[in-house]
Amino acid sequence: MPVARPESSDSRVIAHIDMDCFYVQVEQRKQPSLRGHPTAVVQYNSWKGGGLIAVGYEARKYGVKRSMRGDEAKKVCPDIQLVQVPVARGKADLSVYRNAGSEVVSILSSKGRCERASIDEVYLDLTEAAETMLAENPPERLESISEEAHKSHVLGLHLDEANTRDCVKEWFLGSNTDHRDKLLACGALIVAELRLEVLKETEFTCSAGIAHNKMLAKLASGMNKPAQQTIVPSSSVTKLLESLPIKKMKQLGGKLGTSLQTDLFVNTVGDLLQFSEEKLQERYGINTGTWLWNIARGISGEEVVGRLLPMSHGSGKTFPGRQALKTVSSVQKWLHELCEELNERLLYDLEQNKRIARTLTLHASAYKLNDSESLKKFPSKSCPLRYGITKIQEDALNLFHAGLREYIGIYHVRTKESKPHEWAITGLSISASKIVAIPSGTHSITKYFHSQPNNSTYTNESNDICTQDAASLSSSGNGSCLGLPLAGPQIDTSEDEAGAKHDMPSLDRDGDETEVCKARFDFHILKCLKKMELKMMETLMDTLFTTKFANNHNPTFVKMKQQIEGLTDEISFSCAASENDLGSKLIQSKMDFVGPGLKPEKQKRKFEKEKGTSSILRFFHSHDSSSFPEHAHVKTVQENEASSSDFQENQQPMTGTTLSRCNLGQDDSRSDAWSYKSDEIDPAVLNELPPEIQAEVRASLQPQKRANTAKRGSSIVHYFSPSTNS
Ligand code: TTP
Repeated sequence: MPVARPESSDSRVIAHIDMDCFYVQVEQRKQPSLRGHPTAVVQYNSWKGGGLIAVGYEARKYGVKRSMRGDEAKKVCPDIQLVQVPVARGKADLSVYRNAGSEVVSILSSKGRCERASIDEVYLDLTEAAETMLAENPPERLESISEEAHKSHVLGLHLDEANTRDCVKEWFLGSNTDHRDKLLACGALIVAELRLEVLKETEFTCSAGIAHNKMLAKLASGMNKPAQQTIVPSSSVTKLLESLPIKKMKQLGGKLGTSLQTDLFVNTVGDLLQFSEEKLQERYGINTGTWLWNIARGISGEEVVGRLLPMSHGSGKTFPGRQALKTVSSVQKWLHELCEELNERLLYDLEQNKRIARTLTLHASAYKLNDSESLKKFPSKSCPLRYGITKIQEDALNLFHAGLREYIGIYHVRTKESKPHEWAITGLSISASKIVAIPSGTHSITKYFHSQPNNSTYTNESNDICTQDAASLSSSGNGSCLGLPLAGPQIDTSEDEAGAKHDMPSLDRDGDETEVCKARFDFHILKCLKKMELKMMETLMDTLFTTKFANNHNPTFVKMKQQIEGLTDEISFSCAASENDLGSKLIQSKMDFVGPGLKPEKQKRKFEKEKGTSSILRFFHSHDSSSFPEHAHVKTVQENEASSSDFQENQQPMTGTTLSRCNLGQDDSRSDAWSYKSDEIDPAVLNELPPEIQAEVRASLQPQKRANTAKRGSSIVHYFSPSTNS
């Protein structure tokens, strides 16, 4: 099936600019005496001289490689200068490199759309600048070209060995070259100038690729390093790709590249040309198939995204070998450090760029000892990001626990049965993503940080600001809704309000404020419900372990244990997903609210939205009102349209779709009971239970018997209880 593909006669002018041995250059700028000497930057860990992470070009001549350790590098190059990466909080501090990268970006971004692709790489879309140059001052009218442009490598150009410079000059100035080549020539002249400017302003050299798309520009920038540039005229593309090893192509270094090699015997990008688009789609799916067909022809429609600021912030550390973390307290200690760094960057971004991040994610790498399953990956976990160091640290630890529960199994974690050395963490990182600009009118959040007379006079807690709150300072006013406490402090909004008023839409403020409050309110209710579900899972697991058949050799026991673990994971997952969902709705609602002249959309609040969860607890109705404010309770009942009083009077099964409350909270004697909704039980879940339990559950689900839910409702637990089984 053909998919719309970008034109192969692409006339864009794209440059990829890559700093040369970047960390080494940054260190050499700090210590000019290192210039001209073989130099490498090593990790702060000094074992065997530390691992090399950047090797200068002088050192490369001696055969020093990034994979070496300092001691090994010294053997092949005794004069090498090894510089340690700066350290802060016991880990590498990359801020000096990050800031140096920003200096370069601010120069490069002057000529066209600029995308910061990594700490030392940038894409530029120079199409407009090149077209302007071609129209106003075309190369053929130039009497000479700059020395830097002269040194360009033009792929496919038949060079006269004796007179390379003349050949290149002729290509640049040639009046008979085609329009697209002329555009590339203009782009290359611009890039040569930019590179010189970078050198002058920052003392850094960089290399560049100039082509008609990002993919080709990136390939070209690494072809001639350091301090050179390579141009890819369209006529040279086929030859370039013909011999390019498939694994060298971006995104083909992994499994897809391996599959192409082993399944289709494709070794170079050019080898792909023998396959039709349909054949590649059949094998790898429509999009990947078309993408492969395109790259074989040097076609790529990927745009340069205008982005000077990073899309996320992260802080991580590895714990190789014996440094691996084996206790929760050691993980907590490091998470605290990583969160502190992340927090600093978040606050800097907030202050400098008026941006907030919405999602906090924890990644970890781990291994299990004495476990055949040790290849299982430690799952990454995310949650809505709440501002404030205490909250970030707290949330990061919770994410770690959630990941660990899944990684080693809930029972081990919960009962602390896991032996101290059952798991080991070899890498931890915490990142903040989904970064957005804060809406106008809320920029005064930064004033909040400034205006604190002395941070130490506040508790950490008081510095905490929920992201949602940050986005809504101007709308939520007193910082609380319907008596629910906010995660953050009671912010003095007098200053903020003043700033925000200019942007305040002329609409029914009360009505919209209520919407915001309701969204927040739903968010809290959902959290409560999920907590209850998790608690119930714990009880189930507890009781399962007290049964006679609690033994890992009993397949029934193992199956049930896995099922409870699975359900628990699912609840945790749906909890995070729903929180994200509602959290972003909440932000959106508030952003809409503060956006000029925008009427906020009515928030649809449906807990039923968590479709697909097969959590057994979907079928339970809590009678416990103690943890719910009355208004929450009423709303839930109304939305799910069933109430316990209806039920008692009419003896009808309830029809709500998710875990929902079915009692108005008047009858305390029933507060701990659960009931089930037979019409909503997923038969797949029930069928997986052992037959005797299925029978009991089915019996307990008979609608005519459900009036007595207080007792019946806990029948699964009851089934496991020692008294029943012994
Ligand atoms: P690279 O651009 O991969 O390499 P480089 O700039 O050192 O050298 P080249 O001239 O060949 O492009 O990496 C940029 C910086 O990122 C590098 O100077 C150090 C850092 N880095 C690491 O810290 N660890 C790594 O594994 C890699 C690949 C890079």
